[in-house]
Amino acid sequence: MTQEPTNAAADEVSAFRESVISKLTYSIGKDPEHASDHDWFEAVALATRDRMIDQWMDRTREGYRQGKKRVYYLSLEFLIGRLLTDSLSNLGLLEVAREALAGVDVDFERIRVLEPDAALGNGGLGRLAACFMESMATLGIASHGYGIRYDHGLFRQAIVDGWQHEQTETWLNFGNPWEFERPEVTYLIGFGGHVVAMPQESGSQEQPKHFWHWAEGVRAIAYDTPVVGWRGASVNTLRLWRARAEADFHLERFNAGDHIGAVAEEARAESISRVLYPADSTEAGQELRLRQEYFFVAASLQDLLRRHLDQRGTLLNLPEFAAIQLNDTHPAIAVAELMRLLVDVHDIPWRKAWELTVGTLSYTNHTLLPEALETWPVGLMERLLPRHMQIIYLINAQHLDALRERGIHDLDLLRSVSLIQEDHGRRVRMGNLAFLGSHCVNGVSALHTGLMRETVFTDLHSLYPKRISNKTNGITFRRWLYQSNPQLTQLLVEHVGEELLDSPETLLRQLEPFADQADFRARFAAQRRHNKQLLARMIQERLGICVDPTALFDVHVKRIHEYKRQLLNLLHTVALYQAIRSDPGGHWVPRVKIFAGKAAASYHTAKLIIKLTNDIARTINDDPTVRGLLKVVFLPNYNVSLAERIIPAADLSEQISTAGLEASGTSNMKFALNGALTIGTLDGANVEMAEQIGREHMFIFGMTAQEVEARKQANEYNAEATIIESPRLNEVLMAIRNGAFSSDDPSRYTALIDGLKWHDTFMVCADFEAYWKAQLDVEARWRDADSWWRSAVLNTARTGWFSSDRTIREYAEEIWKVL
Ligand code: GPQ
Repeated sequence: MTQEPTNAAADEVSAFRESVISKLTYSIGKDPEHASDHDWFEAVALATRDRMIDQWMDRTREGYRQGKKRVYYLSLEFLIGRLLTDSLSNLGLLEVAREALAGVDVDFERIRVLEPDAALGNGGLGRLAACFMESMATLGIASHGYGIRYDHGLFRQAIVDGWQHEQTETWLNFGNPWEFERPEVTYLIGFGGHVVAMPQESGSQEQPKHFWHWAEGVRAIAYDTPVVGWRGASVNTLRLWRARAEADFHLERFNAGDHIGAVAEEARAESISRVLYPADSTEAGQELRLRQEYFFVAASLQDLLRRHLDQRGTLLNLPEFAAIQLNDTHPAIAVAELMRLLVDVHDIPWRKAWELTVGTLSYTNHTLLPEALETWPVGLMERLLPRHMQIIYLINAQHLDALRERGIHDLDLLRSVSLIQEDHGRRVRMGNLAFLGSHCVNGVSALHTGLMRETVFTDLHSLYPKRISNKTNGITFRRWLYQSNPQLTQLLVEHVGEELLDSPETLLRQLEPFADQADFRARFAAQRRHNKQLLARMIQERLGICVDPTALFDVHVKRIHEYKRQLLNLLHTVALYQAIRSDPGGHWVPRVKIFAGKAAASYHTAKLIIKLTNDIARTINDDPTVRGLLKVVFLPNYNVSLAERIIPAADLSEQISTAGLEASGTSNMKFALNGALTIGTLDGANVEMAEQIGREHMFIFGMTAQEVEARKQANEYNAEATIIESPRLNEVLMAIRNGAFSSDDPSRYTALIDGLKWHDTFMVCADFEAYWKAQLDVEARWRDADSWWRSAVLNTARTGWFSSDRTIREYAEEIWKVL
């Protein structure tokens, strides 16, 4: 890597080698002569972890001594990926490790890839949590991430005959060298049962004391993973909970012959941390999901209250020393649980407890999609969390009374801000609960935050106009530039200086003048070519498809979802294919369309879109008339590690969601940082990217969020009429509908295409012509290489603001008050 001299100091190298061999021998029990590559990986990971520990303990001790306020980031997802390069690079030991291993004939790269991805998340929301953990450690903010240690992370995607199949993910099969199991840090979490109210002395203003007699207890056991910041600045803790049965296994039942019954209770309890829900912005309305949410929230709150009490002796100053961030509504039950702990367990009066709760909690919203706004049936809540349901009713009564006291009697308004939704079966609105229980509520891009105020939270916003603020997302440059693109990093450091690595937010701008220098542009293009060659080799190895590294790499990678409009890209792909076929001798820009992404297991349309991608790919790749001018590739099993290889090799980044629906996007930032040009709608953070980078260095097209909304409101959008007006679009749709790509099952896509004609909920047809034109602009720009690479350099130079360090600084100053 670039931040170190190419020849690491010899004594450092030999010391590191010694520690690796010692781990191999005494922790793994293998003789170096007979160690497998996996043994070596584990030994290196353990040796690396050792280097973090002193700093970890020092920093933790120091934090305690200084009485620092701590940040707790509660998230059902942490999409971490591999940790070896990340940790070594942040510790400044990457080159040391490489050389240390080379000295014993072990290839670092070969063992690096043996680490499984920690895929404890679905997509952007989980990856954001991982970037935030790294940035908090880099900025020296004392923090804990809290989540669930799933036995199985996000499913492995296999493509069989073009269809997605979900396979069990097994990241823990060989153990996890990064974590520390803490069997002594364990809490009992209750479910079900009933509540008994003890009457207070007569005349008391206070609520009666409540006892929740739960029916079922589950133990939460802590597993800690150290998270090291850049240059080893500080080390924080990611604490993940594993569920175990309360009681040990029933030996008597087992001995009596009931072998299955003896373990049934264990299985039920442990199912809570068995598997990550493969839901991304869709409702996972399952009882087990609610159990997961409550389980990790309850364990985390007990843990942080214990820590606070140990240090401060009272909970009355909680907001001064603890800030709890709720990552979406998944941990929103924290509002009721914190109230329960303060009132029922710690005997704090209700009003004071509410003040402490609101002062400590804040909430980030990540989507406006109605199907993703969590609500839970009141009946389920009453059964699973009876005391919480009472507390929610009390909060609601207090909330609505306060509004009436303010003279607000508008029934529609009161109904809309209530915690309970009364129509379509009574349900608890977790978004409203999180909003009310937090002192700050934020969106993740300027556009999204504006829409929160105007749509989903409009009434709550009118009542609490200062509560909503914006914190535009960011990405950690350590992973998404330094580690994933060492060649580009090297080039940047050569021109800006080593300091770039410490202050990219400001120093990247110093690259701007180089955009006008032909030799710099040539070197910039050369590093891209190198990355494209590596990706082309991988495509050949994995799919047997030969792609030309000099072609335009047009990349669309993210979860498969109708609003992200992979379908729009596919329509363009087919239109381009038809255009080339009708003029095979034309002056075409050779293109490789690269897709990757997972569909939620129950999301049939998304899975059909994957099949369509593969059907189109097969047809086009096999057609000699397009002579390799167009290739289509679907790379299976998109995950963090694959993203690290694809993004640095992209020329064009597809960010084409229906405007108003992508809350922020974060891959858009990763691509731009690596110098890809964006083709995109004015959605999410694309809007701010256009402001930073300059619209002329992107390909912005299509309806704005306002226009989308206006057309929806006016109910005047007629996809069929739009199709009739565009012969090109019509021809594409007819071809797909009539089985041109599915001769084995000609009607496979009839319903999909008819859906576009009749509803087109995501306005794919409405934006098709604009997208086609924007793609023509892409081709024109690509032909003008000087202009293309000038824009590419400026994309990298002007993306500094999207560092998650900037985002975290904003949270720290404005929400958490820790800086
Ligand atoms: N996001 Cl609600 C997810 O990845 N999963 C979810 O369940 C929800 C949101 C994404 C969102 O779609 C992106 O636009 C954001 O960039 C990302 O969260 C991080 O904020």
